[in-house]
Amino acid sequence: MDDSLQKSIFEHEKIGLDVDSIKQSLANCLTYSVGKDTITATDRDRFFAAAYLVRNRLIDRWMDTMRSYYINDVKRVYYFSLEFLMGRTLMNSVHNLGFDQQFREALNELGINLDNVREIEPDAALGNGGLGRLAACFLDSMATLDLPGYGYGIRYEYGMFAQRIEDGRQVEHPDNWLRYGNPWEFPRPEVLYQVKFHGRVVQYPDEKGVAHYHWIDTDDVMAMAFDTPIPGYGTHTVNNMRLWSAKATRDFELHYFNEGNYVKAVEDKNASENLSKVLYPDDTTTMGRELRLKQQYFFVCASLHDILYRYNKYRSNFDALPDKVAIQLNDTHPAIAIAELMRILVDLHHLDWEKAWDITTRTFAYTNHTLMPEALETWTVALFENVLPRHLQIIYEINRRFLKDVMHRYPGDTGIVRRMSIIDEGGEKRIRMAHLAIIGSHKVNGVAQIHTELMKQTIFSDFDRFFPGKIINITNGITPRRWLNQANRRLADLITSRIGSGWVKDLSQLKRLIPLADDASFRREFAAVKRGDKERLVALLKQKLNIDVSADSLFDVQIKRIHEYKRQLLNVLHVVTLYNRIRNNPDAKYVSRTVIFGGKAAPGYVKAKLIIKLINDIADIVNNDPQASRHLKVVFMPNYDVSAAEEMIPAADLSEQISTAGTEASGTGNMKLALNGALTIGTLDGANIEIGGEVGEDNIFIFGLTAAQVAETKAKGYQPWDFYHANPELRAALDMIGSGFFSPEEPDRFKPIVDTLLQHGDQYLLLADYASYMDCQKKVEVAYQDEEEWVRKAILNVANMSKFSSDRTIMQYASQIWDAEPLTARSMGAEIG
Ligand code: 26V
Repeated sequence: MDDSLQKSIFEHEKIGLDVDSIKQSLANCLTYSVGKDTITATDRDRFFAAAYLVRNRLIDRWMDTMRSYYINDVKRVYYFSLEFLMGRTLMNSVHNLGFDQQFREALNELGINLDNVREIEPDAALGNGGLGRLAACFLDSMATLDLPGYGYGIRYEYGMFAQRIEDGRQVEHPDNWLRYGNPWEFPRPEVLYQVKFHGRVVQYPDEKGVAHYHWIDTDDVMAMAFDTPIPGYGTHTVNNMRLWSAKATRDFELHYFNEGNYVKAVEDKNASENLSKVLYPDDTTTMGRELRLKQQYFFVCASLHDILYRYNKYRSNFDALPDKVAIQLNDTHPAIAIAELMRILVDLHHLDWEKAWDITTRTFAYTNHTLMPEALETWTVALFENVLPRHLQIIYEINRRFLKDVMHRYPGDTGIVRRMSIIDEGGEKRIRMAHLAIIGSHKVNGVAQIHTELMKQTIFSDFDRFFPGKIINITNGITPRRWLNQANRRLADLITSRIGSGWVKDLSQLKRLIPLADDASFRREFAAVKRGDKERLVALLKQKLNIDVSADSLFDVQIKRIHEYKRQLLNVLHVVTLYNRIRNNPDAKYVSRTVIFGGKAAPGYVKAKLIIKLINDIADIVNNDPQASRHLKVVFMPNYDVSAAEEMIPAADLSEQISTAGTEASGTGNMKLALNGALTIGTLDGANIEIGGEVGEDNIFIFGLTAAQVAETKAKGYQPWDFYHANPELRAALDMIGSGFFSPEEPDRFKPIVDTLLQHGDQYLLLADYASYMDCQKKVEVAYQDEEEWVRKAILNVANMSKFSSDRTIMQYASQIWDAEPLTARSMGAEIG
């Protein structure tokens, strides 16, 4: 074949975004990448062919981007996270490349059902919940804003477990998401780093008498890179997410092979490759598991060496590291990176401590995502000493120097030294990772205003005084690409028909919808979109759960991890109260509701799992009660994940954001639901407060105690019984649950739940907020009956959500923490577009 012809076919294959090119390309990919013909191809084959065709259109942009970062020697931002909750990639890439319509048309013309193909793709569920999804939204925003942002994490072989409901209870199933292969990742077998564990530290002086440290006799594991392209929306930029997979070292194998112990060699190989096997599914308790600590160090060590390798291509010393590298620690999970960078600089490159420490603290920044004491990470000193002996020494040295400064500032104050120390000495000695992260970073941020204020006033108040200005707020956001443009095409199209498509990249343009709230024809169209979305969910519920619900009813949605502090139980108490009202007065008029729950419980969190069972048992009784079920339905949607969220959020009328004030750091589901036209019923907690500030108090339903009142109530000695005795409806609901009304075959089944509230102090103040919640739900019903007015409020919610774009969040990180600037990647090859 003549060269130019071959080139043009090749170019066409890479860039053609028109219908004919896509059709041709799909056929090519099916044949040459999947190895199937159209007769034998399955939906999965067609999915892989489609993924390859999309991927081909990312690769040049990706290489251009990496090349231009290199040529321009830009400052890079590295987002270190144990979790990236990406969801599906196919349609996200199609949207971000901007050929949605052509893609649909091409598949249509080939007689391929896009929905069937799209749904073959498993979610990449490498995260638990909000923290992991935030990381995914941030990657989308960094690419869209042309920021040189890299994700670094672990390529878990098993992501978040799949939840099935059997007999009303959660059963966990392994998420073998890589079973059929992952078309989005590129294995890099040559990008391999050695990671050490265990062993011991020897110290010896050099000729000048300066001590040097060697970490020897270690057990080693190799980290192998897998790269995934991250396309920005409507830009040439395609960034990179690099995830590490554990591989046995060859040494390891050889050692045993030489002794002729073949089986032992393979067994050990297995053990070290277990490191990246599974995501820890518990985001409540730290548990102090050795494997989890090893996962943390494994990925941190490989990532830092990789970053320094890139940095050193240009430079021979580390002076400019903070000018060229910013590392964001997503919670304390990767905070061991602070000690590891010190080890690299001091032990391996012989920088003096002060210099190394200056470089380190100017490189790192830390985001805190929770105030819940049980989720703040600590590790026993004993475990650290065994797994990372040299890092323990380094942490002690960091602490010694830090506490010297503290004592200097507060002479004689032993209390403050004890409180601020990295080592918690009350009981078995433990390392407080949050303290290490704060001391080793130049900025620490909270994720919503109230969260940051509470951080400063409570758990980190000593640090806020010691390091004024270090703790800042950057309120979370969500990417409007996935959460509106993709998840809700109908609404996205309606919005675009009125204000153009600029909002996808610049969410502030949604403000132009404000006047349309008063436009009756826009309201009609908006309501029709919501109706369509509800009908689609009705069909899904019928198909998946064989439940009949009416799209006329108010869709009342609470979707999030099951946690006591998130108070799914308060919602349950409302459901039981409604049920009782209907039973007591069957002929009255009711606003009919469908109360929908979704969420996973940590496998070891017994109470959260019991709450799931309670919801399902109540659903059984209510939905099968001929009288009640005309007005009230209860649904538990199994296996809530990113893809389920994309289906459920567009259909919601009411968004339940009812955590005890002061407990939910931010929440991001609250933003997704409001952006899709659901009204929020919520407490003054997390980002709800700021959502209220944007949409206005007439367009949100706020109830309950404030964070200050919660603290005050607890300080005065909270008495849940008082509320129980004072409120007959509350008492009835609790008595029914506790006495087995919903579990006649096992009357005591839910007694532990009622006991938590009445006997064990109701830590999250459900009873204190119950009456206020009931009143507020009443207001919701009144508002819902005025359809025009409800739609108006819904439109105003959408129109006023611009603050909650993760683009805004990322711009704040870039200017207030990273000092990073965008670089628009240019086409370097023959590529255009
Ligand atoms: C903690 C642990 C403990 C050890 C085992 C694994 C594990 C995994 C995750 C966590 C951290 C949980 C903190 C968290 O997810 N916070 C959520 O962060 C969201 C994003 O900032 C925020 O919107 C939610 O309010 C907050 O709960």
